[in-house]
Amino acid sequence: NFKASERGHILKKFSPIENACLEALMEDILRPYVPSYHGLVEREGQTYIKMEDLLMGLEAPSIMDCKMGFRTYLEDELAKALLKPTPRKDLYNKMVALDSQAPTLEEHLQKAVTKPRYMQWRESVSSTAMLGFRIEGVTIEAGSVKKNFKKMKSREQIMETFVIFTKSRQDILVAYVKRLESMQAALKESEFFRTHEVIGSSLLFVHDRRGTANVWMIDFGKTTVTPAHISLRHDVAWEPGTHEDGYLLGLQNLIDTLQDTIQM
Ligand code: 4IP
Ligand code: MN
Repeated sequence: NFKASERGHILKKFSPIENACLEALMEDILRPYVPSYHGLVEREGQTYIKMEDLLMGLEAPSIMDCKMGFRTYLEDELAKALLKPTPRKDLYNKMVALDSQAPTLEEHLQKAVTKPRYMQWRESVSSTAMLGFRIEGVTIEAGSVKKNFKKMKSREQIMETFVIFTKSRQDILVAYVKRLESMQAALKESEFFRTHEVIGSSLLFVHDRRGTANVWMIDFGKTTVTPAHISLRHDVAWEPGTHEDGYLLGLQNLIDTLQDTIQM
């Protein structure tokens, strides 16, 4: 999905939804919390979004991707699955690979599951369903990306992962909490946030040995404008039709978990 670009920028495969979000975010109070957007470029007949390289200037960066929110799929995807279910073998295979007992008898017979079924199951076996966020991937000091967090549910396991990720550096943990708190304040004022459901988006934590530490909002491929009459709160549980994502609940839980890690 990415292509090399000149120093300081990255190219990401074009998505009209993500592109519209980044354009709108450049005019929003959230601008300091997202990679800066530099328009579209063409390479070998493909369109890419050009944006700031968040790792620029870091020395052997450590990186963590946390997927935010209690809901990780669109209401549209749910409506489609109810109206005209399209069972998917690839998602069944991913499910069985993690837990051979997870599919129902019928799903085992079909060797297929629908997307919302898979996504809800992923939510329930990870911390998403309880805490409204989950760790998706971690890289320590420019090493390989670890992605074995799919069954990580408890706050204790998450705290342990933050300890390993930061090598217990208090200065970095404190910088992360401060950044998340200022982001939280901006989210509560943001026009963009009030009018968009933020689904499948991540917070990217990046730091290096010198102690530079930052958190960014990334991945807006499923962040969509809600119907005009809905003003989102982001701090209430989702009910079908409300478009709520629980983003602020997840963010508060993430801040609390980091604060507990500092107190450890
Ligand atoms: C993936 O499941 C991720 O949830 C993807 O989200 C999602 O893509 C995939 O849906 C789904 O199969 P695993 O993480 O368990 O592999 P992300 O892109 O944020 O990683 P969407 O399109 O929902 O973002 P499909 O439909 O692409 O398979
Ligand atoms: Mn992602």
